[in-house]
Amino acid sequence: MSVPSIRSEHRGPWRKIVLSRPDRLNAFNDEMHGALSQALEEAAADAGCRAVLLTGEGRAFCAGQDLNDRQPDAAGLRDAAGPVDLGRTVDQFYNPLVRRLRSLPKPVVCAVNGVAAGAGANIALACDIVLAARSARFVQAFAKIGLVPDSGGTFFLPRLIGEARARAVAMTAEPVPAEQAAAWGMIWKVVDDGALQGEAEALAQHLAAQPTQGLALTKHALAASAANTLDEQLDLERDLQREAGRTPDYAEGVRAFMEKRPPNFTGQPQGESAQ
Ligand code: LHQ
Repeated sequence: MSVPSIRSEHRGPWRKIVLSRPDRLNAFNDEMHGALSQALEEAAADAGCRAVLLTGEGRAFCAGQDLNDRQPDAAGLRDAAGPVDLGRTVDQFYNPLVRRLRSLPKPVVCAVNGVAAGAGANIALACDIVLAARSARFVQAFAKIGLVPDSGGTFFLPRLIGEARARAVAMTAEPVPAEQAAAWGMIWKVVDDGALQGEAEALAQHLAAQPTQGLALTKHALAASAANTLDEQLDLERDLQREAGRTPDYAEGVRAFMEKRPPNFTGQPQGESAQ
């Protein structure tokens, strides 16, 4: 019986999704892409799931593409997927994954438990809030094998850490230790190795009890800001605020504030009764 390469653990109002090919440092093969895509779609479709935590099994978070499956023949013409066409792999697997993470209407926490290399590094950066174990490192490994950073790397890196650092890490493939990544603003924070899963789980649990629709709209606004002018962004904030203001969680948040008690958010969309 084959061991599943993705484990999706239901933790009440949130799900923990674990990349699980530890003997290959959780590198992606086509099967693992399919399983992750299914796990994320299920999390998106389940209204009772209000946050997702993505992490890796074993000593790595993810080593990117499993290169055994994309090994060109001596002439460089064919690999296991047929005629060499890495654009097809990117189109079929990595781009949909990054789009799915960014558009998931609930927060995605990433716990980078060890090395995150190639597409593995950029998939972590595509998540909403990234925590990393102190021993983890981020490697834009592409340059070592003649490739271009993909999975949004050339989009996220300059925005997160600035052009100068983005160019250096992309062109040298020099590992960026977790502490450096946090100091540069590439990730949110570093946690002691033994505390990582506990802290990431507590954060997912916390987020799952927050106003889910408001967080989804916040995610939308932040995504749009990359391409918008200030005027466009102000208009978008107005529209999204209008939507947020019609959710039961806004009414509950204000009521709880007035009554000086903790809010009881349900995450329900506008127009649906909280009871
Ligand atoms: C691996 C891998 C791996 C297979 C470690 N594959 N076995 C998109 C379009 C289409 C195709 C191309 O790809 C992409 C996106 C990409 O992600 S391209 C970038 C692919 N990834 C890499 O180039 C990273 C390759 N790995 C490494 O540089 C190192 O393994 C890292 C820095 C991740 C970890 O280094 P170490 O901690 O020193 O571990 P190690 O190198 O000893 O690896 C342990 C084992 O895992 C080893 O196998 P072995 O049988 O010798 O124990 C590696 O061969 C295997 N492994 N990454 N991507």
